[in-house]
Amino acid sequence: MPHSAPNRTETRVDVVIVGAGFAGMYMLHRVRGLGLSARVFEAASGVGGTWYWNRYPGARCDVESMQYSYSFSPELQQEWQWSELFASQPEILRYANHVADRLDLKRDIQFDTRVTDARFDEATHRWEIATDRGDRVSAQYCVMATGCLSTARMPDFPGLASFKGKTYHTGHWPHEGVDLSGQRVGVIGTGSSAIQAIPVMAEQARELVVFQRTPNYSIPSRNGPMTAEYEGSWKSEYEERRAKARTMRGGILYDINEKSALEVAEDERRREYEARWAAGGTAFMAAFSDLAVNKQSNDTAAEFVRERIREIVKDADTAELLAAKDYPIGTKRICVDTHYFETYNRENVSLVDVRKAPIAEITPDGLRTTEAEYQLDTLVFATGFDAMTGSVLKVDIRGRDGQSLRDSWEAGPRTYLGLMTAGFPNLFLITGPGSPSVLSNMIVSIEQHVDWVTDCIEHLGARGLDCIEATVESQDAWVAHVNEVAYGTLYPSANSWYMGANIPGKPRVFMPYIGGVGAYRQKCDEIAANGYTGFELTQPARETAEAAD
Ligand code: N01
Repeated sequence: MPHSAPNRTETRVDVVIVGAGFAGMYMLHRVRGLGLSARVFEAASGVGGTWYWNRYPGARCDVESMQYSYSFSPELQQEWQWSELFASQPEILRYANHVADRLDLKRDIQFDTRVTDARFDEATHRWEIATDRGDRVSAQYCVMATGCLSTARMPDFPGLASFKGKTYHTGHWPHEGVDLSGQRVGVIGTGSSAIQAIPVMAEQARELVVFQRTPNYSIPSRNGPMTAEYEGSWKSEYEERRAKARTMRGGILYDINEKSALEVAEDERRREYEARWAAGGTAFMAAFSDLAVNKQSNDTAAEFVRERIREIVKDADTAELLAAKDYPIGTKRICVDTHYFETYNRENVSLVDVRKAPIAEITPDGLRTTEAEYQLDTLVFATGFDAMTGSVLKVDIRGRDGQSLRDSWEAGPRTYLGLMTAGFPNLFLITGPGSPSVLSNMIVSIEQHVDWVTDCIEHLGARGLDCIEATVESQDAWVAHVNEVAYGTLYPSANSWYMGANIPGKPRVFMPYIGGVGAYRQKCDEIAANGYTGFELTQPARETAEAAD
């Protein structure tokens, strides 16, 4: 049910924010703190963004709970209690609602409303924003808080419309849940979402058939109930630990081994991997300092994981199919699971290799590969997202001279710092392409961007300026730097969504900035402290015209 009434009146505000996930919510809070007016538009009926939509069975965060939460308010972080080491989606959504209520955010959020157009008016230096509910809003600043993984991707399989059973995408799971009892269920995809959903669905379904194109490396989460001691250890040092996390490469506090995997003896290397496998979680990838840059080092970690899979999965052929071999570990996003590989030991679960025999069509009664036919009652698409650019480009954004952002980014996204793009003044991107975003703890990166944008808006206001825009030169230099750093690692060697490789026709560009959260923050702070180098700051349009007379 809609939480707010549609408002189809003409409105003028200082800031329009698109999206009410963790980015949009914090942006609204900070903008209010400047004494400015804001309106948030949100397509969903509630706050939470990705955690609103991704309600598939088993959905949980694979950054640990004590670190996956806002750090800006000491009261908030002290009062909230997580029940598990890795929070489940319903609990994260409760947290988002708790924050929204606590900060009284919802009165400025218009739910069930999608922004369709945003046009920069050069005469007034304002953004004219239109929604699918007929709103027309004029704002000085437009902030795209649209999320990096929020445009679900449904492959265009022939015959899909003919399927007689139910179909679901993990990123659009029904709110009332889905009862899979007694069903023959097919799952397409084996990324993070599928790896979390499969073990839970297998417990309910009569039969579960997993259609895998590319196997993934996954590390056990070792999730469990939150203990009072563990929670207390964080809460007693929250400020210090958060401050430290902000300087880390991934914005997550964990133990990074500074040694190369190749400089230690075989038994020491094995002990390190075993300890991290036993501890669980993405910290596995910090076992050695060079896993992301040295193929030989990476091979040692990848082989360790393949050995674990062969140990866990009883059927040797299935184990071999599940063991990723054709890309380095970590170069597609590492997955974290609860009994994923063990699930293939169940009688009711089978694995189909759709790399060898691709899906030919969806039939009325199931799915046909080029080799066999499968009878299914329900099809689950765990087929991912048009990542990083999908949701920004869904809006028809027009900058100077009516230039379209879709055209500007035709050959791949181009930004300065992942925050702004040349030709689009006063349009900010939160965790945009060209920033660490998806390679980091998203909440840490969101807070950093929102703080930077807030300081920037305050800076402009205090100097009687009303416009900021990235220069083409600074943008070109930043894009070159983002590429140079990426190509110094093994990441571009994988066909990942980081590279846009999961979307047919999408340009192959490594989209996030891999230079690390700490170094990136320092760079952004220096640029701001030096008067926003690489940006052009201008005074109100009328004054500019008068000065030229
Ligand atoms: O999506 P994905 P996801 N035929 O793109 C397959 C975050 N996340 O929703 O690899 C057959 O990773 C595709 O195969 P391939 C996290 O950042 C976080 O799982 O392209 N298969 C792949 O196996 C994550 O990385 C969390 O060959 C097809 C799968 O579908 C990101 O979201 C939890 C196909 C898509 O995997 C996306 O994860 C969940 C086709 N035509 C997600 N098209 C937490 O933090 C696609 N596939 C908890």
